[in-house]
Amino acid sequence: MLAESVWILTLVSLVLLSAVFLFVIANSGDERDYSEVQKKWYAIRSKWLLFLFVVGVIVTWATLSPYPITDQHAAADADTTVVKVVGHQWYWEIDNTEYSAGDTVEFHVTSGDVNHGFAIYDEEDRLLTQTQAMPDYVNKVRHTFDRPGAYRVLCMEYCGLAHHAMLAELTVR
Ligand SMILES: [Cu+2]
Repeated sequence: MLAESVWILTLVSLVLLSAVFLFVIANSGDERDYSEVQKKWYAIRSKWLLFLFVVGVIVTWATLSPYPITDQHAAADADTTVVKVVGHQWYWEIDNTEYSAGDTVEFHVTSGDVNHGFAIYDEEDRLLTQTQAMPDYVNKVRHTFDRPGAYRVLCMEYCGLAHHAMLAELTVR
């Protein structure tokens, strides 16, 4: 649906833009004094710029608040469960894998060897959240488990022969 709308919008824009080009080409031989027209459109252009600026600020604010990436420097709230995660070739070492529905868990993710990708999937294999597991760094990623179920942790960064076997299960009761 979205792809179809974008496709139609692209075609319509293409036709409109072509019409403008054809109009300009058709009238290019015509010598007229355009200074008045120029003045008028320069005024419209500055208003248009202001309009785009305001729209840009509103769209940025609306889509980035709340900011989707976990604050890496803030301490976890008192009601947040902190869980340490270490990626290894080729398994996950996870401090605690059982939570209750409604729990907000902040995973502190690192690696014991090479880079891995820590990713949590729900029962329908939808990606819920992910971060990199990097040696000597701790990346924090916070997730609230709304529903009980069996969640899966998979590695998202190719890390060697048994990369595909890097599975772990999180249970939410
Ligand atoms: Cu891996």
